[in-house]
Amino acid sequence: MSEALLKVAVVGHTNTGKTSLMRTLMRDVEFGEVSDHPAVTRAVEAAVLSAGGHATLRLYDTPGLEDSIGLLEHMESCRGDRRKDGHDLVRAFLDDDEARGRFSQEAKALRQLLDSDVALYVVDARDRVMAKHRDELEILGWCARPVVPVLNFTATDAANTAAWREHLARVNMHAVAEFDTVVFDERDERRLFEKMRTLLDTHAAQLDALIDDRQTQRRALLRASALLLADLAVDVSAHVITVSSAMDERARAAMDELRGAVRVREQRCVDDLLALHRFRSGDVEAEGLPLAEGRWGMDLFSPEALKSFGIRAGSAAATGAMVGLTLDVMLAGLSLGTGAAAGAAIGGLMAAGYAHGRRLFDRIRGRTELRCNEATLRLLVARQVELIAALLRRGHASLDVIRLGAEANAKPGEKAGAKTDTKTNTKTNTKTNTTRSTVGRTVMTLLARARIHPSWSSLASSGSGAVADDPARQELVDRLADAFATELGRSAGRAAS
Ligand SMILES: Nc1nc2c(ncn2[C@@H]2O[C@H](COP(=O)(O)OP(=O)(O)O)[C@@H](O)[C@H]2O)c(=O)[nH]1
Ligand SMILES: [Mg+2]
Repeated sequence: MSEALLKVAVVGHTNTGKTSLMRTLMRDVEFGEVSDHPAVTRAVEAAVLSAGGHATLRLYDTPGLEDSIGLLEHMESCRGDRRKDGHDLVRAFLDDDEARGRFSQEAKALRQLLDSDVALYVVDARDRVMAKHRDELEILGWCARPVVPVLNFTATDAANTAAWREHLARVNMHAVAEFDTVVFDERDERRLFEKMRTLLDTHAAQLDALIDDRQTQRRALLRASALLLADLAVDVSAHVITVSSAMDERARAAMDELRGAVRVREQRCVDDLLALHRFRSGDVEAEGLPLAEGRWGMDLFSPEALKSFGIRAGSAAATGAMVGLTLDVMLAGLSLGTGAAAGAAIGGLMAAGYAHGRRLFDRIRGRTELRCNEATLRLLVARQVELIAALLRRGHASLDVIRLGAEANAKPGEKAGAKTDTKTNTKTNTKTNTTRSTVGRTVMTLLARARIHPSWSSLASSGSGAVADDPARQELVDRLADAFATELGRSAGRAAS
């Protein structure tokens, strides 16, 4: 096997998504410049993919092949009497200053290809196969390098995937990859590397390492996402504010405080997830994600928000009052006798160091606990599960808006589809639809445990700050993360089918 870095030239007609492919493979939303305008990429730009910390593959983004028809004509005219073959013609072209000036974009791309081990030929699969494509493929063939056609935009309804495959087979290209740079599918990415490997025996080891590494990274990403969500869920579930009466001003202020704390905590989770998945909150916001002023556009506590997730908020929502909060009031429903007896018993428990003695004591004395109610908790979790699922299906080339919630399910992909509209009059209908997640009983049962441990919440202002160190809390977080990971795995399966 060869130990050298595998050099890959990303080539294709302008605007087919070459730079987008780089971004998605690199998991780098900032690589190069992606635009609907032609010829934005004017110089070759390189980036390295690593596996296990070792640089494995170097990708070169190249300027678009804009005038392959003209270039092919030019090269044919240089054939002369002597029977030069295609490769000679390409070399002659690259040695010819004048011709290079005329076809400067093409010259840069072809020079890079000759200096690479393999080409990824990016195709906008919504295009019909046209003369320019035929000529591009002819010229690429002359470069005498293996070529893997990469069909982009395959997640759109307008993709002519079958027609492209048929044409590519006619020109003897059978190792064809389908890879939508915006709607990410890890299996498509794997297949892309496998197709390259079939043509590159010499670099099989590097490609295998890369395939393995990506799978490992993916698992780690899923696990880390599930842990972030589990931590959020425990924090919110455990958080409680105790007030002396349910009805006075202070109670209302405490509820506002609770709402505020939960919102801020949810936003922290969103920010952490975006960073973990290498999407910048700044980027997405600028593109119109519903993260207005750094938080989700939908009000977590509004009855509409709860309803949109199919969660019944109960009577509190019906009256429109105190939605999202349970007034867990322990009224003097206890008879005096039992109250006194309970008080004595609790006193004993407290003396014995029983952790919840204080809270039970407060209840007996008519104090009130304010906390996020179950419906809100469900919504909070459901939204984050959907967000993670959407991030896992999002290519780093995506300029789309991730919309979560009821109406959002209808039409994602509108923005990046603008190009589609003008080109083919077909609306892009990408596969990014978020799948409605259900918060299973396992999760809610586990979370119920957190409810009796206010000290497990980092939201408590008087918190020691060492919440995460509690082994019992950590165990709960781990088990919740397992449950979320299972749910996410299921939702990935649903999205694929
Ligand atoms: N919906 C969608 N848009 C894409 C996809 N790939 C690229 N684009 C968009 O197509 C345009 C051209 O992409 P770009 O990567 O700059 O193409 P390049 O000229 O080949 O580098 C940009 O507006 C991209 O956002 C895709 O798979 N789906
Ligand atoms: Mg480009």
